[in-house]
Amino acid sequence: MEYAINTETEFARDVLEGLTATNKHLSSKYFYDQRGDVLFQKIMKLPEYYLTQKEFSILDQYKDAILQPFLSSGQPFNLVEMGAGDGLKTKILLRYLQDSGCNYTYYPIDISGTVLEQLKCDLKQDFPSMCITPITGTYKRALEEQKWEEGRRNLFLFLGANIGNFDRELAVNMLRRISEALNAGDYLLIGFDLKKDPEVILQAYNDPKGVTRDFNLNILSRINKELGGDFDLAKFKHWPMYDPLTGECRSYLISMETQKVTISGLDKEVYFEKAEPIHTEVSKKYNNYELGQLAEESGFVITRDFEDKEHFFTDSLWQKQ
Ligand code: AVI
Repeated sequence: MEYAINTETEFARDVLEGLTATNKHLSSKYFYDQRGDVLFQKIMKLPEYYLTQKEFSILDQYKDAILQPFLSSGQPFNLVEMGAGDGLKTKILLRYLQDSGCNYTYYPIDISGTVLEQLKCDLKQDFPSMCITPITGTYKRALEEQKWEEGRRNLFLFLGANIGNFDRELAVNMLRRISEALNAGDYLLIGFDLKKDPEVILQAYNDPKGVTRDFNLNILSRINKELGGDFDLAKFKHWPMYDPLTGECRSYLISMETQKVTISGLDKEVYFEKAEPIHTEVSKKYNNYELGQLAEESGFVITRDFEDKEHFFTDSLWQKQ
């Protein structure tokens, strides 16, 4: 197949920059095309990927306490969700809000338009009277554009440990942007995966069925499909590693031999040494002390931490100062 040279898209620019850097890297935000979305849905159902089940149980157990500031006031509010995905966990909160007769508009933000379309259809079936305004795009753009209604109280959701996919510096930047988009007294409910037995963490990113491997490798398939690359996926190994000090679980794709890859859409040949890595993802874990620091640095106070019994995961309720 012929590919027009396309350096116009953000994806093309980032791939070019990442694969020509001294330490090769690709951003995990590009995992999520149609196939990536399906693979991530599968990951969330894996027994090793404890994050989803833990957060599910937290939201179910503490929904009343979490939503209390909004249940009692009777005022309309905005419920803005960063990285809504399939909304499965959020539905627990949505159902509770609906049953309590709350007046709110739900603004799910996601980089994947496909996922948002699906979510909207789904929610319209389950909650026909719900006001829902999906926002397709990056968090950064959504926070700049602020399409939600002004003059209302806001509850932002940033669930699923999505903040863990930013290193600490970027996480503080992102949280400050959220804080700037909020008014004093508004809330942010944010999910963090907590530091724990390294083996448990590593298994979550290295499941025996290889779903996470395929998810990681999907970024190369995407370059092949969208930019005319000729990556041979069999020549790359999925390699997650966890550093208990930084709390970073970092995923790599390791070139198993010396090779040349051509990306015709970028008019580029990329050379790999044997055992050379491409860094693709960081999934950062925190402890409670680090959470307190993060909240303070970004203009929030922690109202309460809602944790599962094993203290694997927390949904932390923060209030804008
Ligand atoms: C979306 N994000 C929080 C997931 C994580 O745990 O970092 C993505 C993921 N990567 C591998 N497995 C799941």
